[in-house]
Formats: sequence, structure tokens, C-alpha cells
Amino acid sequence: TPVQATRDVPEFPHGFEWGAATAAYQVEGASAARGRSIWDGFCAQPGRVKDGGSGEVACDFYHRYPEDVGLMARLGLSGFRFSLSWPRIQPGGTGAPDPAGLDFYDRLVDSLLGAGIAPLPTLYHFDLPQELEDAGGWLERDTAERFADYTRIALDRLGDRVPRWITLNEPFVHMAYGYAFGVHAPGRALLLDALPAAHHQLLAHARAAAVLRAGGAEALLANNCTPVVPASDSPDDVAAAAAYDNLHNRLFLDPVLLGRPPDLSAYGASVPEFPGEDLAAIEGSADGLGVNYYNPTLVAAPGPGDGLPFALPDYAAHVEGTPVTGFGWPVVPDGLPDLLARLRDRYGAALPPLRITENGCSYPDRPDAGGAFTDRERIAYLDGHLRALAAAIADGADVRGYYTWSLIDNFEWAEGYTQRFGLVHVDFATQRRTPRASFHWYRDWIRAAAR
Ligand code: GBH
Repeated sequence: TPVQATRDVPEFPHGFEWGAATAAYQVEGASAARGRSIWDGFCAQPGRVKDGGSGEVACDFYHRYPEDVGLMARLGLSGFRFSLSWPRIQPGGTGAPDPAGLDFYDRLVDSLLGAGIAPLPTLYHFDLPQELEDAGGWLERDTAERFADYTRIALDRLGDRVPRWITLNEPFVHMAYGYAFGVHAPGRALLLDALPAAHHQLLAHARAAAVLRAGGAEALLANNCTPVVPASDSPDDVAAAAAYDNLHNRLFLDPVLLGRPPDLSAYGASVPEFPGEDLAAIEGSADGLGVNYYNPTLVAAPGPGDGLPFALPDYAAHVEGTPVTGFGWPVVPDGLPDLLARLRDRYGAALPPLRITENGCSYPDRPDAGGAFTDRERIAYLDGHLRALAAAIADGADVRGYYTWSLIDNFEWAEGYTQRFGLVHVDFATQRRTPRASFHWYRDWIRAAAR
């Protein structure tokens, strides 16, 4: 039973996609049945992931997907966002595909379609084949060409049933966490020398988009977007906020939507240039954008000795009354309409249709006496963000779908299994799935909104 009634559900456009999201390394498990990815090696290094966790088994989605598709059907989802594991399809990142890997995604797609759920696959969600990392990974231009080959293989197998694809997930997060700060795989702490990973991921997106479009499919790019808020109206804080906005948001959107990179002069001389021919390929290469929205980012001028032209003070400590999730992330539903308005102001007619491809929260469970997972905070989070989204759409934002992160608890990267984002609780010892109260709440919301 829902703990909060889904009353006065606002109207959403006809055909709006109601979804949930996962990613291959975070849920599939069955790691012995595929090639190595950078996350396998990263998790094996002591101290990298909380409690020594890894995606070796995860949710065992590889074997249990029929049960999970059943959960999706009970929710009434119209769409499911998942990712394909590149090393499951092409074990070394190059050469002939592994038929068993392709067969798995084939079965998954058929199972979704059989349940009336549109598959929305992401080709790449942080899990690069290890061999490609050994050859330089995303710092290497050739990785973009390899990604195009892999895209062709996936499209050849699934394109008859899958008309819309996401190329890359969150190239900013991958560059920053994986290559600049080293807190995600591949664990490289290159600071600004990580910037070629932006260029090459964007080129990979463009190459993949060309393949997808030639096959009659749509190509979307999913970015982690954050409304950037200066800590004060002092010129230094405002300048730092602009520098951060350019790095986090505009570096991954301006080339695609405007055909030029943003001004990164605040980052000094080491900023690489995008060759003109690459910009020509990248411009206009997205048929839609996935927006992963979690929270706004507060930015202040750097202190002495800070190596970067910005500092990131704690938002919730600064803006009184801001609740935080179990991860400590600020809960700011109004940041979503704010973000959507900024995108419209900045890109105008160049902005393609949007989908919220991730939004959600982690909280520790307090199972009640009956053993139920009554996650009131998650319900409040979803309710707040969905009402804010409805208002933004009523105000003219062209948002076609909402995919909450996540359907089920899963491997939360460097946090291992300590942060739970699911509508469905997973007992990782037994793989038992138990819908939380938010599952029932979302089901009722979808029923009321999908009219
Ligand atoms: C996504 O990344 C990933 O795509 C997904 O795989 C992952 O499981 C999911 O989110 C949940 O983490 O302002 O200091 O509070 C999200 C990237 C980076 C977004 C950190 C929120 C908040 C930092 N996140 N950010 S803070």
C-alpha cells in the first residue's frame, strides 16, 4: 500500500515514456561470460571500492532478467533504459562479436517488447574493454573509431527492433571521475590532462550517430547536467561558476548543439583543441538528449593552492533547509525546471527533444516491523521531481520521457553495494527482490499520469 497517495497527478503529454534505468556493469553480473572491462580491474585493486565490492555477480540480471522484466510490467513501465556491455559483445573491444553476448541482448529486447516495454539501450556506460584501455582508452582517438565498429555490430543485431539508442552515458562523469580524479575506473588522476577524453568521447558519439542514422535509428547522448549556482554574486564566484559550467555542461553540449567548444581559457594552456573536421562531425549529431539530473552544483572562487579555477562548497550547508539523500546529495526538485530553462535559453532552436534519462536517490533502509521497505524519502523525492517536471513541460520544455534511477538496487561504482537507489530492494546474498513502497507509489503515479 502506498504511504503517500498519488493525488492530483499533473497531466503529462500523450505518449510520454514512463521508465526506469539500469546499466550493464551495475546489474548484470555473469562476468566470467564476457571480456574484461576497466571496472573488473579497478574493483580488484584494494581500497578502490567500498567493502571490496565488484560487479562480478551484482543483481545477476544476466540470468534473472525475466523476473525483472516482470517487475517492470507490474510497474506499468512503457520504457526501460539499460546498457549494453561492450566487452560482452566484443570481448577485446575489437574484432568478431561473441554470439552469446549478442544472444543475451536479443532475448532481453524480445522479453521487453513482449511485455509492451520499449527498450532504450545505452551503448556505453563506463565499462570500456580492458584491451582498449591498455591502448590508451578514451585518451586515444582510435577508441572513437572502435566504438563505431561496436555500434555497427549492436545495430546489425538489434536494429530491426530498436529504433532509438543512447550512445554514451555521462561523458563528463567518465572523464572527471575516471581520468581526472581517478575515483572511478580506469583510476587515472590526470587532472586537466584528462581533457582529450572529452574530445574523443564526443567524436565517438558522432561516429556512432552516423552509424545509427545510416541504419534508420535515432542517436541520443545522455549527459549529467547540473545547474551551476555561484556561491555569491561576487565577481570571483560568478567567474568560477562560469568556468565550472563550461567544463561540466557546455563542454559536452556546445560542440554537439553549436558546433564549437566553450571558452576553457580559465583552465590555462593545456586545453586541447578540437580539430575543425571533428567539430563538423560532432555538430548536429544528436537526435535527442538524455538529461541525467541529480542536483545543482554550488561553485565558489578557488582558494590559494587550489589547482583548478573553482571550488565546490557544500550546497546543502549553504542553502538553508536543503535536505540531503543518503549519499549526502542535496534534494532540489526546482533545480530540474531551472536546468531545463537554462538549456532552452542557451540553445534555443538547436535543442533537440529531451528525456530525463536518470533521476533518483539512495537512502538507507529502515525496514518496518512487517519487513516492508517503507521508503517515504524516495517517494517524496520522486513526487517533488515529477511535479517540478510537469511544471517545466507545461512551461514549454520538450521532455518526452522520465527514467528513474534505478529499477533495482545495484552496484553503485566506488560505493559498492552501500548506496541503494532501487524502487526494488535487492538482498544480494539471496538475490531476492522486494518492491519498496516507492515501487507501488510509482506504479500508481504512472497509472494516473499515463492517460
Ligand atoms: C549516475 O552518475 C550514473 O550514470 C549511474 O551509473 C549511477 O549509478 C547514478 O548516477 C547514481 O550515482 O554535488 O557533491 O552532492 C551520477 C553522477 C556525480 C551525480 C555526483 C551527482 C553529486 C555530487 N553523480 N553528483 S554532490
